[in-house]
Amino acid sequence: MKNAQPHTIYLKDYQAPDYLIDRTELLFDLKPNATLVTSRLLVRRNPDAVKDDEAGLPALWLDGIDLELLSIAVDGALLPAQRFREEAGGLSLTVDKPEFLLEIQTRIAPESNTSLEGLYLSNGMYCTQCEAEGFRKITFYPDRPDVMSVFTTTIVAPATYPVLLSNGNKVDSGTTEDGRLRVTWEDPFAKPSYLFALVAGDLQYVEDTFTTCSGRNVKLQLFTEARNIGKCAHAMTSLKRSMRWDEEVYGREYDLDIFMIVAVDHFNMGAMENKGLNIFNSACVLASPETATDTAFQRIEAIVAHEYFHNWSGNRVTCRDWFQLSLKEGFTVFRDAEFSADMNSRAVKRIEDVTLLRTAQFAEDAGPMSHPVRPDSYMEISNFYTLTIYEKGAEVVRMIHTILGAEAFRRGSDLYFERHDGCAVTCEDFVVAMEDANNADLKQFRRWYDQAGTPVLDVQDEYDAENATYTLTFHQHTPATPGQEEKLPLHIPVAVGLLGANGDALALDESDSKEKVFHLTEATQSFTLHGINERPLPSLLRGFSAPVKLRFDYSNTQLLFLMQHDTDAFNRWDACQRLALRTLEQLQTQYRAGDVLESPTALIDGFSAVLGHTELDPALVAKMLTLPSAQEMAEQGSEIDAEAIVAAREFVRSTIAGALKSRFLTRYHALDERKAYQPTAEDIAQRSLKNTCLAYLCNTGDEDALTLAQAQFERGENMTDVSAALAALVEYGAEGVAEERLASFYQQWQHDTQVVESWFGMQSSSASFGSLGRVRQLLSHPAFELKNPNKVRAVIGGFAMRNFKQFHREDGSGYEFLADQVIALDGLNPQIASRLVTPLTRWKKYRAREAEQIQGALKRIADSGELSPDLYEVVSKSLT
Ligand code: B3K
Ligand code: ZN
Repeated sequence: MKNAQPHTIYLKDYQAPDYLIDRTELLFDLKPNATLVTSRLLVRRNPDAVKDDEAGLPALWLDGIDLELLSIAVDGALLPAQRFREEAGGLSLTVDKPEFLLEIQTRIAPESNTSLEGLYLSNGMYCTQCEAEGFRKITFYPDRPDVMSVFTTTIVAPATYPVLLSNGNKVDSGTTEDGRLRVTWEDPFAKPSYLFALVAGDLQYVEDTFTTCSGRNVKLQLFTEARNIGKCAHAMTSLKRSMRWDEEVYGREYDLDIFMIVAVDHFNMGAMENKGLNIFNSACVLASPETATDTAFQRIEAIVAHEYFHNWSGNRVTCRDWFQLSLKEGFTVFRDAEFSADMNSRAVKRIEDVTLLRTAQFAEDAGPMSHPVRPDSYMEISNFYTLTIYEKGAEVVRMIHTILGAEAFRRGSDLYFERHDGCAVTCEDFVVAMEDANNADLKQFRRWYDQAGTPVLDVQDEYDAENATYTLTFHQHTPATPGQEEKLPLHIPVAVGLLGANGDALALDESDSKEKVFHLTEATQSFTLHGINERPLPSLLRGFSAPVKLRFDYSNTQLLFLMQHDTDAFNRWDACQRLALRTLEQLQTQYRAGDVLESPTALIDGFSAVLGHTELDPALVAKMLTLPSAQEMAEQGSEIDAEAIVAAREFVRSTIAGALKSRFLTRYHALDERKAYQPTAEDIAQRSLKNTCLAYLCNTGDEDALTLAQAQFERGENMTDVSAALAALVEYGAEGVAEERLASFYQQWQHDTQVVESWFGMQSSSASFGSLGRVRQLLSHPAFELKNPNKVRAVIGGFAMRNFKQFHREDGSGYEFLADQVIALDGLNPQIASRLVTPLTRWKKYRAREAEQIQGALKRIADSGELSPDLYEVVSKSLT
């Protein structure tokens, strides 16, 4: 396997920067193939650097990639050639002055930048993405987050780019002698280069204002291409709600006079929190009832909030180095999750987050890329924007919140923001602020930051009727992960409630509390509750109080009881999931043994009861009726048998659909109200259950059910209902019908990029429709572009990550297909290639035949030529 410079970076090697940049002035003269970037940097020796100045001042290192160096001057004089050296990845200068003005001119070619990192073009619009290390593709600079500078940016562009944006406030604008436009922006807040942004294009905007808690008026602007201007309202509402929430819940006020969001079609991830100028993937910001589903509406609300919240957790207080990434990401995900929970159904939000964690983060934790929330080494930082950093990181912050309590947590966050405002700090600083503000001890808790892997928690109980005591014994154990053989016991907060025989919550102590948090700190630990007058049924790990795999030997009857009576909505759902997973596992065993598959009677009883529960939140009911995905089933067992997973799941779904058909139909009709679309929590809940029922009904294959879907599709009331109906027709309808509906849908929506993206995804992820042949056809569809990550994620990602059945075809053709796509993409966009290879990385968990096929596909990628550092790291770690 070849790579230009496979190089591992270690946290233990961290050193403060030798030089600081007090001011950064940038001038961009924009041209697609020859953009001139002139920088003027006020450089100063860092007083806190590790000093060895006797032998003269150290060289100044500036990162730089794919830059054409035109000139360097120090204090106004050109720097002689012997004073600087261009090396792989940057530039080394010997200036021998502790303070100086450095001027550098470089040339870059945004048009040929397909990595979508640095400055690039999307649909003719210039935009940037600098996190983590994209700024070095713009100009030579100490591109590390602990170098914070005040930026002034001047943009010069032809009049065909009337909108010229950068961070901060607009301080000047005019026209150059040759008629081009010139705008200058100044950002008064010192920031690292990763938060720099520039946008230039022919854009329209919608505008609003927000009055902050101290009475300042902030201008809010959302920029997009003219055709999308009608799709901005929801993001704007979400932004204002986020701003208010952050004031109320965290006491955080916005700091600039303007906050801008720009939508771009070509973007490697969801969005980016650049100071005062957030750049968003169009799919994560643009929505209208006709074009976007409820899921998209909620995703937009969450991402707008997430990026906005970064203004404090990330921008005002930033990361010292990239090993600390979870400092801003874990905390901000926790903040946005709480915001979404406050805006919508708290239980459903938690269920969604935990599902993601169990399906994908647990898999990551058990795979070759497993790493702690604070990694100790990496080759390519882009590979570490992971579910572990984000989602497990958020769980770690949530546990601090649970351990300290809401008020104490707020005291901790206040101290953290106050103490570190304007600084680049570490995860340790965050924990220390939480401790200092509350006189708390989180010493053992810190292990969550260092230890990779998902802890397993085995629980036993014992009831002593004579003494009326109930004892829970916990045993914790974290499996070994690459490079970490030994694991120490963690501090695990376990929220527990007890149910009596009549379903009531039992009092756990004299103060009559119905829920308690046990603090596990040892490998094995028992807790005894007194005054328990009947044998209780425990409701464990309520609200998923820690990111662990909990094992307790519940009987089916006990799970059905919890589904009916638990006052913790999350655990009600979890009981249902446990029952479903257990049933599915038994069926896989029967399938492998060639036995007749047994009807899942307990699950049918449970679902039937849930369906009849009309006072339960319909969104929660919809979640309870949703079977674990094939991916989640794969994560559960010790060895993955793809065929058995698919067979068991299809059998359970169709058996339930058949057995409960009339109940699904009754609820469908009861929920199918005609009313104007609103993305409110209540209406979203109603639609989600209605469409869950519709999918089960269509799963029976009955004509009348498909007619119902057809009618819902034709009514075209909102995209949620239309796309749910279409998806059901595609999955369960006759092939001809599916093709026809897909074609008419495309006909109607071909002008709308976001709808076309979901149209692609619906096909490639369909178990019955998305065959490899069809997916190949989609790749040659005129609307497909390999250079557009959303389309790649929809078609190739939809197939490899969400179409378990077709991807794992016996002949291994799915794996070979993915390998081909990854190889092709690596030359264009390494970040996307390295993400897309994920389904191949867990090959060791599959049965021998699949394992060999997947490993073969990986080896083919490894031998395909020189890989990007991104792909090299993932492939090489997966093959060892
Ligand atoms: N901070 C960015 C992620 C940048 C990813 C760079 N490869 C978005 C976010 O988490 O808010
Ligand atoms: Zn983030």
